[in-house]
Amino acid sequence: MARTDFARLLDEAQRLGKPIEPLTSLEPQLSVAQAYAIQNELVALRVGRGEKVAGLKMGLTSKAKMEQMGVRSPIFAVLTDKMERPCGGVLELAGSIHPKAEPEIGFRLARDINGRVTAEEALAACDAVCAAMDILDSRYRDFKFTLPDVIADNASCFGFVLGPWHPVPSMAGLSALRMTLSLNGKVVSAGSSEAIYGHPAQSLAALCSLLADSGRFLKRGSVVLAGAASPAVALKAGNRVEVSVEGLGAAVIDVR
Ligand code: OOG
Ligand code: MG
Repeated sequence: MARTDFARLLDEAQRLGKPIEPLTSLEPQLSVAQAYAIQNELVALRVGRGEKVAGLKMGLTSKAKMEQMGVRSPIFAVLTDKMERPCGGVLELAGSIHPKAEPEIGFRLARDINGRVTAEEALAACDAVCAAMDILDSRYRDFKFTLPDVIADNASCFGFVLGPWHPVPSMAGLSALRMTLSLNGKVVSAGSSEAIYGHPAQSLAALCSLLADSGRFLKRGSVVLAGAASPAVALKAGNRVEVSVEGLGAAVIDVR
């Protein structure tokens, strides 16, 4: 199958809310580079329907997530404006397959980063940070996939919520913040920001390297989610979901 066919398959699964078999069950030799090409096509289909690219996210940047998903390599994916839900708003589950949420930190880029940088340089290019919630919904049956599958599926992106923006702390000030995700007031997933690639700004720097590898760069104004510090949790209608990050406030959504 051509990459446009794979992208259409994933796009349709997302729009119909119907799971599909992993692409690697049809094409066992699917490479990481081919998977990113499919991801590109998939995003192009969304952009073709009027969505705008809002930023990027890193995924599988913590040991907890690698173990939860059985995939041991960090990946990136594209966030669009349509995926964003306002903090304090409502997340409709209609049309989703098996949604989950996870606790993250978000960055906002004050300028382009083109090429490889250190974590300090990446952080210096940001003008704000926030508590963030990544909402996942793998298009694959039973949320099961291999590395190329999840890359092609835009790293299971479904939605995201950003808490209020805060001034950028120092490297030390971001290094070991307690991060929690609670459902109806009960903490169900918790970790430390250092679980994210050693430091969330290190994840940002790793994203710049991954982009540079494919001739791309991080654009000014982009939002970047650095990856979850602890496992994703299944969502149900009636849940009030809150991600809280020490010193950075909270991102909240009500699930219907
Ligand atoms: C893939 C996306 C991983 C993260 O923060 O680790 C991710 C998945 O777990 O379905 O967003
Ligand atoms: Mg995530």
